[in-house]
Amino acid sequence: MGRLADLGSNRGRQNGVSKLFAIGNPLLDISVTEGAEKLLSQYALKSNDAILAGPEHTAIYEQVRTTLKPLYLAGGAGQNTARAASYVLPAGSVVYTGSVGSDNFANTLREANDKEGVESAYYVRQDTPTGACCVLITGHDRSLVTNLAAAQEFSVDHLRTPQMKQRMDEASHFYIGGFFLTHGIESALEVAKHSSQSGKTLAFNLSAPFIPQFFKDQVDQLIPYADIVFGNESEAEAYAQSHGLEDTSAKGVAKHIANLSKTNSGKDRIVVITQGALETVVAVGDKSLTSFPVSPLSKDAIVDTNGAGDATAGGFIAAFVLGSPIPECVQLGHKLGALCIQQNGPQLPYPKQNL
Ligand code: 26A
Repeated sequence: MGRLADLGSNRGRQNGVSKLFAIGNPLLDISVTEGAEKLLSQYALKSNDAILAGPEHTAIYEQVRTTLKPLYLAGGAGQNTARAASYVLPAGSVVYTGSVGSDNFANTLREANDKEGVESAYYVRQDTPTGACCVLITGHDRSLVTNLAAAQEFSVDHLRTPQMKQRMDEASHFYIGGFFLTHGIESALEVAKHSSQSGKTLAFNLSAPFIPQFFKDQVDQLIPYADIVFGNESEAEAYAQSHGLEDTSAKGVAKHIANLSKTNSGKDRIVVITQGALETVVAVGDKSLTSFPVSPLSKDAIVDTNGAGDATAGGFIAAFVLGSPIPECVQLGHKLGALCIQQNGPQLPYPKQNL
């Protein structure tokens, strides 16, 4: 930690700027373990998946709240990454935006961000509730059923307010959760173009297999602006399938995405594909394709895998913001992923671990 904090005051602060601006869907996770198995079969859900709730899922939230004992935890994939990055970065380095309602769920999200030193620069809706994600934990799997509610009402106008423009001007790095592309391509492109035109760094996360599968056009519009792309092995495979790639392996897809055209041609695109406990693959343009082993965690140490990928991305991007070389970014990503897996939901341990 000491070393990374030191870096924060030196290499990361070129021109006095080393701030991360993240955008996504702010959600409250409603998480259950006991009774989860039954709900999976009742609602015909896959044990390890992330989906948008359809009308057939509407009743699940009330059922979980009234018949089970859920944990209410701050979620939203991009917001989890913002909090994880802020766990490492000096306080006040991370700002997160997305759309919430004017309710207690939003207050819980603000409190979690405050705890990690993330500024909640929300777009607040008066008449729509904050979004929620029902998290069903079975063993090492998690099934996510999301009702976006206020999250999908985000407006590009929020980014054009003087306050938000200032925050974007102050940022050196940007992070867009792929889930945001389900509704927010206009806002995502506004952020992406700002990043590209001002020579800053944009990171993007594929987020879930259904994003490259069903939101392919939006992903293809955004990737030219992305300097860093995160994903896992199933997202990589979904990307390969929707793009008709022969090689659907993590390495094949990482290499492919790293070599796609880029608006910011001065720097190579970095693609980071995690594969759970298997090695993480990193492609850097056409320059390198490297595998980084993951230190195994004993099965008993795993509490729940919800948010582990987000924490991994948060660790990587935090180290990157601090100017660390790629192997150190991967290492910090792996560390935060492992710490997250040992907590309930998308949380990191307190007192803070020595990183
Ligand atoms: C648009 N969808 C489906 C979503 C999400 C989402 N975050 C944004 N948009 N569906 C699930 N999540 C979040 O993913 C985290 C785990 O990676 C959950 O809130 C959970 O905290």
